[in-house]
Amino acid sequence: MSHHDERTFVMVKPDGVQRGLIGEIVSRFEDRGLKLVAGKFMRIDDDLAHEHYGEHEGKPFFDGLVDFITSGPVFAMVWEGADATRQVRAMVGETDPAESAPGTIRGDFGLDLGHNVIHASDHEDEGANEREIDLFFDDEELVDYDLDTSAWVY
Ligand code: RTP
Ligand code: MG
Repeated sequence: MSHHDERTFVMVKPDGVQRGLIGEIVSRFEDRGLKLVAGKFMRIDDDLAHEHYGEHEGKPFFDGLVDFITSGPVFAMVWEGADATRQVRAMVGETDPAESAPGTIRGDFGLDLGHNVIHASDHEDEGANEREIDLFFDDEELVDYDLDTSAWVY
């Protein structure tokens, strides 16, 4: 374990998958120097959607959010690197793509709050990254290997 081993959970949402943005989004994290630890193309069922977005249960947009996230396949990932949770959120942009700066993923690829292309763990919610990784991945699915480029990133 080292100072740059923080892991965070990221997911291309159904709109991002349908629009062919998986490769573009993966490339951005690779280009940044982050290390891919796990990836899974999958469908989220109702139970998983309720658990993943449990913090929003009872809010007016909750049912629509669950319908949307279960409406088609997603691409779930774990990325590792220094300050990974905060840095990935900065790359993602604001919750509303309309408020997201150009250069961020939502600012470059989204226009609508309900179709914001990507999910990433909230860095202001302590432990959210670990909880979400555990929710989506078994320990054996987290791949242990050396990323050679790390010697030049850090
Ligand atoms: P996410 O969890 O999906 O990565 O998004 P986030 O942290 O930026 O935003 P969050 O507050 O966790 O909200 C989850 C998703 O719910 C939808 N939303 N709709 N109508 C509304 O007021 C509203 N607020 C949030 C968004 O699609 C957001 O990504
Ligand atoms: Mg959130």
